[in-house]
Amino acid sequence: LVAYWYSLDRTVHSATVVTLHWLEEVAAARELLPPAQSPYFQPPLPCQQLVYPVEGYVDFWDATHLHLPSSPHSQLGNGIPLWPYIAGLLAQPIPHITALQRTILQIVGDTSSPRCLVPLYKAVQSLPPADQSIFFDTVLPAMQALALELPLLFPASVPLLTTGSNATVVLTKRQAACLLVHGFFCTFPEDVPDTFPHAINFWRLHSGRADHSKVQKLVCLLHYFCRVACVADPSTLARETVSFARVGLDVAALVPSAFATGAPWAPVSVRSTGAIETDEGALQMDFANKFAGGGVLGRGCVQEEIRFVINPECIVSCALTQVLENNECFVIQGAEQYATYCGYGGSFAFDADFVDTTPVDAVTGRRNTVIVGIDATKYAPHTVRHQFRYTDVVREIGKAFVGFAPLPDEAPGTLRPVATGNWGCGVFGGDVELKFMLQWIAASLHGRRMTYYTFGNAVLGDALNTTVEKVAQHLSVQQVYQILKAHGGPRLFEALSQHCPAD
Ligand code: AR6
Repeated sequence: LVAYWYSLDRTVHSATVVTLHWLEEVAAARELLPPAQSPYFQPPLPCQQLVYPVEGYVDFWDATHLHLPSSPHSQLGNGIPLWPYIAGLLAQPIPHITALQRTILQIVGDTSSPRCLVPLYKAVQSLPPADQSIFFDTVLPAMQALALELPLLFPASVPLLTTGSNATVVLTKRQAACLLVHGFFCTFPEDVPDTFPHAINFWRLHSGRADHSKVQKLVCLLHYFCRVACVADPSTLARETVSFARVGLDVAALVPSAFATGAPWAPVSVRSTGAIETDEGALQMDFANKFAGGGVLGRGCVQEEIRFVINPECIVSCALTQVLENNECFVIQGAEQYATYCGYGGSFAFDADFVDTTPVDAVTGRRNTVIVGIDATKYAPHTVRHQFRYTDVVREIGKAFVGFAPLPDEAPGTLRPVATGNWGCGVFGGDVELKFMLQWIAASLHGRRMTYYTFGNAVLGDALNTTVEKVAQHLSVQQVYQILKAHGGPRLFEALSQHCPAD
């Protein structure tokens, strides 16, 4: 059963499973056998034989490696590997939306009507008619072909970024796209431990309520697939890379010693226009969830989720990154932006195609885009005062400290500025004045310039500028930290100005 026929046309990378008898048995076992006339059971294409799994494949089916659908351990049950079944489905033409919905349902083993995948339906229908034709005629077949390349693109299991690992995984953009296409078709095994985000299957996006923002997130992702499928020079996808790292520091020791150096205030530039993602060359903060990506593949649609759908390669980090500890962050380098957006939250929408001109490093193949995920503490209305407690302040400074720490490619004196903003102050209910000061302290401890985006709030911009000017003139980093410890409540800027001489 583990051997199957596989046609491999090296120019178009198309593959077809021909073990139809086997496939019928498997489908019957799942009670999903389509009617005899179904387009899913077409005559096989001419093919060459290939043994599954591919020769030399190194499979680690354990808690420290990503479980790929192409692994022989990914099974239907009773020792029957799942991959030939998935490959069989993906090798068949998917000429229209109903066929696409049905294919996904068959892959996940769901016997619901195709109509249950309403958000997916709406996302596809929202494309202009000409683009719908291009999607089914060109893009989807290219996605299927890329999906079928999985065993070839991943000759070994991908290691996970587990707690405390301080590790980096580098993938080509083609590998990243392959994983995302599998997410789209929902082929990943769902046996993900609780300490990881869900498998990167798009199931929760495709199904359930068709919220406007959910549909628009899918539109962004369809746009990404169109771009990848129609890329002028496909070799760029094999050449360019994206890296996914997990960074942990001993903040309990490092933060006090950084304070002891008497570091001066880092320069701050406050911007009431623009957004973090527009700050090319900066260390761009992702206001993250402790599970990388937060609700990107569900209903979330704020800063992190939006960043992940306009730079979809970030979504791979959801599959790789174990839940963050207080002293850890994740760093994604090289993710490309493919789309612009308008609106935010419930009004979020795909806006237009975006051509990312950020330079690509000739040696690493990585675009100079650095996205750093730091998760703030979440406060509910009844716990919001807790953020002013000393322990909470220490936790948040430690988190910003690890997020703003020098990266391996940054020599002393060449630190990128950090582009940040109202971290932890939206969904997570934090206090803007407090979070601003904590981030400014962390940036200063590293000697990193800070650009602060107020997200269009000019009043906040004025307040920040006034405070920055006063504090930088009259108080040291160490003094502000002491004031913070004693303060313990809101209206921090007012308290700080009381420590500064009147103008
Ligand atoms: N550039 C600059 N500022 C921004 C941008 C942007 N592109 N987008 C939003 N803001 P939020 P949190 C501002 O709520 O509170 C996600 O689900 C804007 O003022 O995303 O740390 C994660 O997965 C906004 O109110 O961050 C977590 O689960 C503020 O930044 C959770 O949200 C905070 O954005 C994190 O919540």
